[in-house]
Amino acid sequence: MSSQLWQKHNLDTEDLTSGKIPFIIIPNVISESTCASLSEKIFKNYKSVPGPGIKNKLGTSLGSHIYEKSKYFLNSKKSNTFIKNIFSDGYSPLKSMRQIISQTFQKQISTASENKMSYSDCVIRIHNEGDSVHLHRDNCNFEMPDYDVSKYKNQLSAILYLQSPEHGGELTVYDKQWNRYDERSRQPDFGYSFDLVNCISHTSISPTTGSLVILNPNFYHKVESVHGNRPRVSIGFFFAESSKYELSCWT
Ligand SMILES: O=C(O)CCC(=O)C(=O)O
Repeated sequence: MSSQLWQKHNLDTEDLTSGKIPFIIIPNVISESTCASLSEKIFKNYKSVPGPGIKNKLGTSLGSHIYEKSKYFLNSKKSNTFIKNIFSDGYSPLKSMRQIISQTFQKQISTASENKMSYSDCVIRIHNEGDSVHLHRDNCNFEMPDYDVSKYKNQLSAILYLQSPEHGGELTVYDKQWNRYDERSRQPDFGYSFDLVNCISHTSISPTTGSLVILNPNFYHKVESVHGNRPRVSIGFFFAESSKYELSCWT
């Protein structure tokens, strides 16, 4: 599979949006010591959420509110304020992610809004021992028709790793993009049957502290089980082209 470590002058972002390249990795976006102090702040503030999927997270997402629009915007307002407050006395990882994305794509980036209400800025996920994320893909054009972001083109996903686990927790990206027929292999709780990626080549991305991954999330992907006492901590959001010169982000 063709993928790329970021080099300032040779990335054509269209290769990423078209799916020629499934992801890029931008190393050392934040220093290890800054990541450690950010993770410490996160550990003091996160809450466990009941239900399927990752239990320990901060921030809300469209996926939990497909048919509850007003509740989504209400929760987004709360979680955006909460997360801003966590980082208010120092460095903001969200700001750094946006700056790099803006430079790389040569477009302004800001949080998406609808009827003057802000979407959720980001989700911070804490994967503990044994946590994993099942095979899935993300595509709000197909999945979230009630929301304005479903009209945006070329959705990508940005994930910054703030803490690596002792072992495991790799992001596995398969060399296969979703298509409508795959819906037959959809699983009732979340994601898709592994039959879809049987014999498909894949790449394993280590969740290296300080690295930013920009993924075309239409490629099937999963997060491997985390092992050891040190949790995997990541901060992520989706972004897409809201106009010729602008990117909008959300979770
Ligand atoms: O945490 C990661 O490496 C990827 C998370 C993920 O599966 C996603 O953003 O869809």
